[in-house]
Amino acid sequence: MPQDLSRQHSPIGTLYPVPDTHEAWERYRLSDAQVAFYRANGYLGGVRVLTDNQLEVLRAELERLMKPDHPGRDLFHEYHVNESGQPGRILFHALGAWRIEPSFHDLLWNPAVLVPASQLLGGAIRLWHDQLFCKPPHHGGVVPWHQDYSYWTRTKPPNHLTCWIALDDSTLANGCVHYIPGSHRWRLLPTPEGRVGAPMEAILSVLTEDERHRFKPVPVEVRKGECIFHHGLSLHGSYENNTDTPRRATVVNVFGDGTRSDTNEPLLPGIPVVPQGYPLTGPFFPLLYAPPRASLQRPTHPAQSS
Ligand SMILES: O=C(O)CCC(=O)C(=O)O
Repeated sequence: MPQDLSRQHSPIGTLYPVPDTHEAWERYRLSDAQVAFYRANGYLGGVRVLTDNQLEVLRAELERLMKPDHPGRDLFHEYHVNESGQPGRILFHALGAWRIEPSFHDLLWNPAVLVPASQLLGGAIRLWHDQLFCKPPHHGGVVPWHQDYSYWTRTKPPNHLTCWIALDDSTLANGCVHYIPGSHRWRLLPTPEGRVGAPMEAILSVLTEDERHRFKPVPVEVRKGECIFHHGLSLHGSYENNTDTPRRATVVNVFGDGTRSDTNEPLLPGIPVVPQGYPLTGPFFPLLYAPPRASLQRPTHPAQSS
């Protein structure tokens, strides 16, 4: 088995250059209009986070990771060659790529992700986990409507943010992610069935009449290398891919530093227990970024013990 890269809490390589001046960090900040859009709608698309070269390196690593005989496969927290419940459809889904391939590891320290994520969550951020969602050509499956946090209630308080990164142009035709604007202000919804294999519209069965009335999906198309940030309570899902090309994405899920465990079970498959009430720290929840306290201070990658 290859080395478990989760022991390393700073970038291993140089694929994502670390800014060396305060101004260079500041260039990654979202505009006030982008932040306002996120606050109003619960998501924000079209933020470029990968260069063409970074994208190509990630795609090559992804191709290896999707082979079920990858020698690092046991390091994934979850690995589903096909998580789709629809007959004849395929949805590849896996958690933990950062432990296995160096560019997925270093992606967690990509300033283009960290600075906006910290801005939107409001403070220092830690890794929750990463994910891969890939829909093959012609028979790509759906991801049913859900709120991410409804699967993460073992953490408290709900202070999570998702950065969904397109590794292919993501379009209406190939199964881009859809959102319900404003749903981040709704209540925490029950999960009608496991996300895995549920019908696309299963969530409708748990909505109130008023919520059903406000259920107006908006497709968010993004180009390869761009991301969508979304709130942990934003209702989202994605439809089938019937096109001739794949729709691949990687996801970085973060939470605000200070979030605590609300369980005495392992928070992710294969990792030690963080006792209930204790803050999420340690090897699997590294501190990724702490914003400068004053505008004159330079942000740093917290490479120190986490
Ligand atoms: O990739 C997709 O289609 C869905 C992704 C998703 O549900 C998520 O990132 O929470």
